[in-house]
Amino acid sequence: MPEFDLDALGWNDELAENLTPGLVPGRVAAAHRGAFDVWTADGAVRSRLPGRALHDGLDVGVGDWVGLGDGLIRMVLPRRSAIVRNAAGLTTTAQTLAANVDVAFVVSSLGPDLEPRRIERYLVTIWESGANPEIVLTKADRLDDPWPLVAEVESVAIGVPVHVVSAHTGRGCDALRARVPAGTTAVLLGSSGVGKSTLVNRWLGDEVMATKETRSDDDEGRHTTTHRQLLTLPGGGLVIDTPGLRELQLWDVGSAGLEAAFADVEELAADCRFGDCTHEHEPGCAVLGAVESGELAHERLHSWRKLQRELHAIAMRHDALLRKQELRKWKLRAREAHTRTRLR
Ligand SMILES: Nc1nc2c(ncn2[C@@H]2O[C@H](COP(=O)(O)OP(=O)(O)O)[C@@H](O)[C@H]2O)c(=O)[nH]1
Ligand SMILES: [Mg+2]
Ligand SMILES: [Zn+2]
Repeated sequence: MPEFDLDALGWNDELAENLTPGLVPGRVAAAHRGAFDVWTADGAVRSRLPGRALHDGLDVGVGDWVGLGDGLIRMVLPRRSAIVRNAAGLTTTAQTLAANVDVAFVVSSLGPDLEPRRIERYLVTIWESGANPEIVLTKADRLDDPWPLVAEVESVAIGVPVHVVSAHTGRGCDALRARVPAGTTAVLLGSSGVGKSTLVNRWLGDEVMATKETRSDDDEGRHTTTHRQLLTLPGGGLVIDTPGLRELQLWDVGSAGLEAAFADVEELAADCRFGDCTHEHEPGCAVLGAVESGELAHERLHSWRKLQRELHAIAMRHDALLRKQELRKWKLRAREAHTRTRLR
């Protein structure tokens, strides 16, 4: 079993100070249903959360540093960053897609499927996470002139670097690889089929991750991207490959992510006549003025409102959930107190 150099995985003094003495440190390299692959100085181990932690809703993601005791994950060390979404479905549960990442690549393929609205959604989540977003546009070989699409993406990704690559011709791949120097961790996020695993394989110089073409019956040994997987790149640096997300539901994130992702709208809003302008109908609204003059795309304002409403709804649901949990705890305590009085 290969051993891991924890320092190369990003282990540092601050993490060490936070580790409860006696626990074995490790980094979560893969999350399977209920089980985790954890890389430790003694090699990779398969671990899980104790029942109690599961009950408390402890959320562990790939990239997390954890402390192991008796083979179980006993603690999650403080995170430098965390990309969190609301778990798919109707519940209100945080799901960490990746933790302790420095750069998050939002990957889309150049072509008719390119979705600026989806990119905005990713950016809100990433700006909130503590990681730096960068945009990767793949399959550049399929277009004679990618630049109109690139310009469209740049208009919704204020201040975010946009990379144009082709994993087939190699265009832009080395420059992108250089964004993940030794000691840092990147994550690739984006829909299924945009070429994330192909890019990772190119960096690894090997077909480690199964891609659409390589997925077949004799692929047993390969990691299909059905789960999130941490990989070490030759020459240092780590990358987390992820399966495509069918939906990226925002988590209860506060407004910083939205403000950063929509810096253009926020800047305009500062010039509205009324401080509490809703940018719906007010006179002297700089945002509506900019839409009118064509300076701001109407879709952009529409998208901003939609995401804002979504965040609000999630915050409300989350609050309601917390209230319910509080009430349950309170009832439990009251019942315990009652039992104690009777026993006395
Ligand atoms: N033309 C072209 N196709 C690519 C490129 N990168 C990946 N693909 C193809 O896109 C499909 C999906 O790739 P894959 O890496 O599995 O996507 P993932 O789901 O994002 O991991 C495969 O058929 C790849 O061969 C590229 O740079 N150019
Ligand atoms: Mg893949
Ligand atoms: Zn306004």
